[in-house]
Amino acid sequence: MHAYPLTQEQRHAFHEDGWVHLPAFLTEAELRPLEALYMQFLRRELPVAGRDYCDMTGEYTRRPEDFAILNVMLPRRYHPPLQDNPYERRAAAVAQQLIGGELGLDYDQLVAKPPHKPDAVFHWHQDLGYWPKTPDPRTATFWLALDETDHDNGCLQFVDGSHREARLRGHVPLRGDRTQNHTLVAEVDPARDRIRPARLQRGDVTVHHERTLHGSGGNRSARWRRGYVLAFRSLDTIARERALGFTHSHNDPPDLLARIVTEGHQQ
Ligand SMILES: O=C(O)CCC(=O)C(=O)O
Repeated sequence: MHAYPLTQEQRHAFHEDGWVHLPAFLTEAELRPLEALYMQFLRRELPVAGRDYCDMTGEYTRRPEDFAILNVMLPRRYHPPLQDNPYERRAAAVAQQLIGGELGLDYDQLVAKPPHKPDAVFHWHQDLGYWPKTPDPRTATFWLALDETDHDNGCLQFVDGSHREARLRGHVPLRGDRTQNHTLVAEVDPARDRIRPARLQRGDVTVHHERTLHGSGGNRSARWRRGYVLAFRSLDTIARERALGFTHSHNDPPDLLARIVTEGHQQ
């Protein structure tokens, strides 16, 4: 496996902006076998339990064939041969360069927008708005592009520097409450916030912090927009989450998830 040594500028960008774009993170030869498994998950040939296959637009009532954002949580748990793949290994080494210390892979996730899904909107949020608040903020969340991404197919967008704000922004459930839908929405002001899109080539990644505001628009193109997420956090953070019963599965108890958003509002 080839190493991916970061430049001083890349490390600086991560800490200053709350995210960084790392080009050519995986080779085509490394991407292909991962892509094959990815598509098996999307076609549900590799099954996952309950809501770990869901539509991230937040509508629990949609039938899978109508999903706008196909979301698979914890694929490496459901298909252990994914574990220790080249992406995981390279990302672990880069997370070490960015945030250091005793780190673990907290969760993995597949987030795909099929072609012609203008409502495949991933609402603005800070990841910590979805997670229990833990004392160690170190987080490096990787988003690997399996397709070229741009405005038309709903690329990720970040608010530069938002991870340095003293308070987490308020997060409100998109519909009803957390027992009825998963999606949270944070406030973003385009006049004040510095929004920057992440236009990626296939094989590029972005890496972001747990407090960096981000979201993405719908897919108005005839192309897919497929992302593969890996989040590295401190072993202490992961142990604290698990002690609460929080595993990043969308099958975690709804009352636990509802308590987290309530805490988010109080910050
Ligand atoms: O795929 C997207 O558009 C959003 C993904 C995301 O929110 C994340 O990786 O934290």
